Amino acid sequence: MSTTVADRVLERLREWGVEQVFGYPGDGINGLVGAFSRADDQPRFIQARHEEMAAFEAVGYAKYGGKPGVCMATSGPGAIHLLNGLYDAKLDHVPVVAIVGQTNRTAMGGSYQQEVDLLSLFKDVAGDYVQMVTVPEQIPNVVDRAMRIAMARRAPTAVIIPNDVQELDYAPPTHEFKMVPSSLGISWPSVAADDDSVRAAADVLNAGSRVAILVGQGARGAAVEVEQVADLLGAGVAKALLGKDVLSDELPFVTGSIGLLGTRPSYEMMSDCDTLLTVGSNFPYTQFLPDLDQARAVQIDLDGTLIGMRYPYEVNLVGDARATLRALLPLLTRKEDRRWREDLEHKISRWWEVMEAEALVAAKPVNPMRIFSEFSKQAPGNAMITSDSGSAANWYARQVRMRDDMRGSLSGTLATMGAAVPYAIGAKFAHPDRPAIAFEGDGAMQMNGLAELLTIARYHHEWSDPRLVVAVLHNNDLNQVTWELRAMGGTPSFIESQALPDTSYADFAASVGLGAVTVTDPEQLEDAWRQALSADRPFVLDVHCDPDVPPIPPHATLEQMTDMAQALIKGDSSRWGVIKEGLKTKAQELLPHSHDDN
Ligand SMILES: Cc1ncc(C[n+]2csc(CCOP(=O)(O)OP(=O)(O)O)c2C)c(N)n1
Ligand SMILES: [Mg+2]
Repeated sequence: MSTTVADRVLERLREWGVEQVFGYPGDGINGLVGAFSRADDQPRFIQARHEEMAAFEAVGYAKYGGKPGVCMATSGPGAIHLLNGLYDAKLDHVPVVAIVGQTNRTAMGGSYQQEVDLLSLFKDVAGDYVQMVTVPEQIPNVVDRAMRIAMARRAPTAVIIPNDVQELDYAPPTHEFKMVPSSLGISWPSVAADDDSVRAAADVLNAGSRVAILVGQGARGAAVEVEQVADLLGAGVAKALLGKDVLSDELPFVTGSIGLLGTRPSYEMMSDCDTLLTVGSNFPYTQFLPDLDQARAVQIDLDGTLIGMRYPYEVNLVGDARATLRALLPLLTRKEDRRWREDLEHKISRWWEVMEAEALVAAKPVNPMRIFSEFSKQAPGNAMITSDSGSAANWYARQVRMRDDMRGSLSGTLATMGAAVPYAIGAKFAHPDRPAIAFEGDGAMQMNGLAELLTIARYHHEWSDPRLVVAVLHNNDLNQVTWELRAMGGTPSFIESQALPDTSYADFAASVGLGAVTVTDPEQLEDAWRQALSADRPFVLDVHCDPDVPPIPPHATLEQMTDMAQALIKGDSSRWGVIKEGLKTKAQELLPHSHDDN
């Protein structure tokens, strides 16, 4: 039997080491689907419930697996459905390759059924590389470039293959004019910044006396070096949300997350420092960095197109985090005055005590923070954790303590709803031997998480470690936005836009063969987590939690908290007792810290 273009595309993906393609079929990719069946499903076609989920699964696979994710969809509606997941990849700098069908070449330009101008559709999201294949000889080059550019630019790329082209006999490029042969693979350099600039950076860092370090996902793989630099400089380290798993929260000088979802020690460190070192982070919220004239600053980033913004950095070092920090280390002088560092460590240990106290504040029925604090105590050291973009992201950022080999990520920059469950699925395909945990709001479950439980039910038998826990924050509300409305001008909850229809997430999970428990009392949580984390199958924790526990940002004053509370009780004054207790606990953080009070 002859080899078709589609056969060759799949063969090339195999040669690139692609093991799974997350997708959904349709007649625009019938040629490719036929090739999967001829190739004994190698790579595996993993069927999602929706193309957006397939794209998120590819993003999750890439984020947790460190290799490019591949997703596939049909022409027209299938391709359109991929978009949100591909934008998630673009904004968080994740390599994902999308392969989509198109109508036959004979129909193009004829306003044909399902004919959408896909080059234009993908031009923004896959602007680094989007290409249509119209003759067999373009393969393998177009596939190779899509893979390589996705990795090199850490971006989504797209390959469009009309259905009739998929079915043509394959002919390789020849040694002729206007043919483009191609090759496989890529090996990466270790990019260290140039010596003079490293010395200039060391001068800035040596001159400071209160150094703050901010790390992002670009510092992954440089944890040892960051720790050594922080030790020499007597610095604290804050972590942008996408870099939450770069350093363990058990290190006494790690202030935790930063920003609206951040911690108070991170906020205070940035407010009080005189020097800033940013490593591998594109953290967007300048208001959480030092004042513009407050600190001398150095940035290290691999990407010269992203460096130097957000803060008036004095030295912008383009280089790999690890290599550059290694070059920097011998030039740094150990700060003998450790008071800044000791003060930070004191604030950090106190912060964790406050977090624990906040999680234990009584609520109706369960305080959502406690879902996370209980998890954090039992979390397996190799857990792959993700959170959706509702209120869960606050508690994930503040309550989950990263340690050992834990990995964590979420839709950091697009902050889309609905990514957590498919991220966890993608993570499981990347590491079937590790447990995955997704924290997800009930709104996001209704948006798509429920449907995607079916995908989990279908594939979990293949995972050597069957654990995938979905913890649902069941509050019958689009709570994060409800709180944004309250914080912004004190708008009480608008039921029409905010309230959700009630349903049982546990019942649904059980009905598709997954483990499930409904939690309505905080005292159940410890056992519920134990059960979920030792189950022989994926598990849904359906936790009825209180929508009136405010996700207060770290810089909120007592007055602002009171304003939020006032907006809340406009709706239901019977909640005042709970709110007051929560605020009192929160207020402990605002009291002046001193070395003598521990
Ligand atoms: C696709 C998408 N639509 C809307 C939003 C705006 N948004 C952010 S959080 C949120 C509420 C999420 O509600 P839920 O999933 O129930 O979580 P909760 O905040 O209640 O815990 C909304 C509507 C978004 N981020 N993404
Ligand atoms: Mg909700």
